[in-house]
Amino acid sequence: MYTQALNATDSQIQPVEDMSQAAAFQARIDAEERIEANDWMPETYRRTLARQISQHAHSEIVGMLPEGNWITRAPSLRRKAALLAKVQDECGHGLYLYAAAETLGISREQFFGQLLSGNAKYSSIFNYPATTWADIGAIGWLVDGAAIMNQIPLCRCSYGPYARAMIRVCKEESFHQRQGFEIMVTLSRGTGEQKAMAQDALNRWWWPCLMMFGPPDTVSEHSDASMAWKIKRFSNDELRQKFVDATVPQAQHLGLMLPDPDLRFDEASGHWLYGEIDWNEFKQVLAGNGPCNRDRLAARRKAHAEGAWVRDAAAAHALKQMRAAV
Ligand code: BYC
Repeated sequence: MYTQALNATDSQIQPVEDMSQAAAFQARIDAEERIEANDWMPETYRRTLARQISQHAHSEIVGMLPEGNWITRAPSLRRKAALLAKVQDECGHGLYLYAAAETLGISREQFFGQLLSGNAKYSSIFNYPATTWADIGAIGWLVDGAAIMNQIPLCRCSYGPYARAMIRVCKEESFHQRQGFEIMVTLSRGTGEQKAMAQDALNRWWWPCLMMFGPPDTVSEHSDASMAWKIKRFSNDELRQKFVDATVPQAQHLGLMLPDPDLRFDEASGHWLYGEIDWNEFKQVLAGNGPCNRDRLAARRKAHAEGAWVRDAAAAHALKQMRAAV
């Protein structure tokens, strides 16, 4: 179902930006019609989607690393089973998303090549370390919470294969968020040491989570086009604000302090106003200089190399079956 556009030749997907085709395409978007893999689309729309969906898929795959690191150290069998299920879900999300991105005419091998060569982006958040068990709670609560805020609108994305993939992803993310919040509830109601561990994790994850939503609207280079095409339904700053507004009461419920001295409720706008985000840190992480960028890529490269025999065996099996069928 997901691979129809792979049969398009290069000449078919060249930018044939025929004005009337482009106008008809935008009219379909404005009428909330879904664009499907074999429909005509502007080359810039196709490229924007391939970029965003593949980065999203890479994020899910790299996102397994900080939490996978804690599976063997989870404090109980129940916690271990839940974390294992969550990490497996992230892998599944990566696969749905790679499949959706493949409908845009780029192969899985090309996407993997871009990730492993360091040329593709994945979410900045996964370049931070998970140093204590409380980080698993904070990741589920905040990272998955931010992901849900960003991804629910993607279920209404104009591109059908992406929108459909996101429906299941969002259902699973909401389980992940509750799993993390429940860990935070347990720790924040536990001993003084456990509560301090929860607070420390919140201190370290809060600001990087706000960065997940991307650069401010004033400098977001892709937002205008993506909003016009209804790939994005809300701007980076709008989603960031929604996340802050939703999360402040949750932190209050936990009895934890958000690490922002400037955070205050603004009666006039009805929003929680937050302090300055360190965009220099964000740029450094995107440039490959975050705390874990090198480790993350090294882990993915090692896993890819060690999985070569599985890919070879699967390809040999598929060839055998194809030969048997003719
Ligand atoms: N990290 O013009 P902009 C998850 C890049 S959750 C790295 O605003 P756009 C998970 C951006 O790609 C995380 N790069 O871009 C959760 C662009 O660079 P390029 C994944 C970032 O696309 C829990 C440049 O900055 N979610 O997977 O309009 C457990 C300019 O930005 C980031 C998604 O990917 C960042 N935080 O908006 C496991 C959601 N922010 O491409 C897994 C889908 C920006 O020109 N993606 N950049 O080289 C989106 O919604 C949008 O792509 C973004 C950025 C809001 C992220």
